[in-house]
Amino acid sequence: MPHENQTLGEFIIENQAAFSYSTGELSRLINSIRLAAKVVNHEVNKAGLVDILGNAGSENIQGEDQKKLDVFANEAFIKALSNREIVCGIASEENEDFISISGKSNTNTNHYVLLIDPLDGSSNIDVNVSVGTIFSIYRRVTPIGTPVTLSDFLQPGHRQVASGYVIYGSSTMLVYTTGHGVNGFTLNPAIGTFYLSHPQIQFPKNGAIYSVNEGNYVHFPQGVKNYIKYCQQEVEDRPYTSRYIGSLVSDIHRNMIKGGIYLYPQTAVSPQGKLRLLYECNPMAFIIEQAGGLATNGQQRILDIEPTALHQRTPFYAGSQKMVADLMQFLG
Ligand code: P6P
Repeated sequence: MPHENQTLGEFIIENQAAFSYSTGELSRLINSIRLAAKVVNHEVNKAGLVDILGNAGSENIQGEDQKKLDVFANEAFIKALSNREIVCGIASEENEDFISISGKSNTNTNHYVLLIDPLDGSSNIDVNVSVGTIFSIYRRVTPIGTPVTLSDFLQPGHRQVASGYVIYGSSTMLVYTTGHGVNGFTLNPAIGTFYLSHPQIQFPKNGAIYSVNEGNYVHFPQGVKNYIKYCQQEVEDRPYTSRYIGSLVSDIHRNMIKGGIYLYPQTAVSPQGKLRLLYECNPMAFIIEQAGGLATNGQQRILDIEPTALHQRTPFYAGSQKMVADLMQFLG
């Protein structure tokens, strides 16, 4: 059982037996993510002080200007996970193709693949708004010891063995699940240790916050427009409060603590929405469902979507059970 001031390291060891296939590999994986999170946190926290802001002069595969911290974070996580042969493959928002990790013996006997958005919300970096890392972990489906293939990454979200995020905000937190609930750990920067601060996080069944970029309102499906107007009606349990940071990790984290719903609908311009299925929506959906919330693309459970491409997008509606159920009424 979690106890006061338990460290992340202690928690991982205590709960290793609960991990399916507890060979210790998943524990080592989470530990490597912990290390990389501290390295990235150090750079994010001093970003305003050194010339690490601004574009790295390159573009990522999304065609977005690549911020130096994006590049740094991507390299930090890939390095932490490649050096120790902890996974056999990595797919990142910053890389067009997945990376096969063959290891020294040129045959990697590890069971897990990792998908990651190393620094989500990076457009907020220059204005000192919180950003995050999102990660998703699967067991490979191809034979151990052979190079990974795309099929190892294109798995539906319900097959994740773990997922989580790091939020670099007023404090730095690592929040993750291995399918046994959601636990949040806060970093004590003075000693570089994560402490269990939010055991067994529960998504409030209802809430009063809706999070959407209303600048896109005119492009939304009619059902979404009708739901937003419903949220703004002046009746006893409404209007709700609108809160939108523009950083997925921050918006979801706040709503998971306070109750709320996050919407990123499809539009005529972006018929599949903006958010990425494999390394944004699936890992967040696993966390949200484990905490008692819901996550859908408007027609089906996010975790049931059968992926067809590494960087595919999906509409994303997620949060408190009652609010998502209300929305689904409007989406018909
Ligand atoms: P918009 C950040 O770029 C991101 O991927 C998510 O973190 C965030 O929720 C969303 O895009 C914001 O998008 O179009 O509202 O700026």
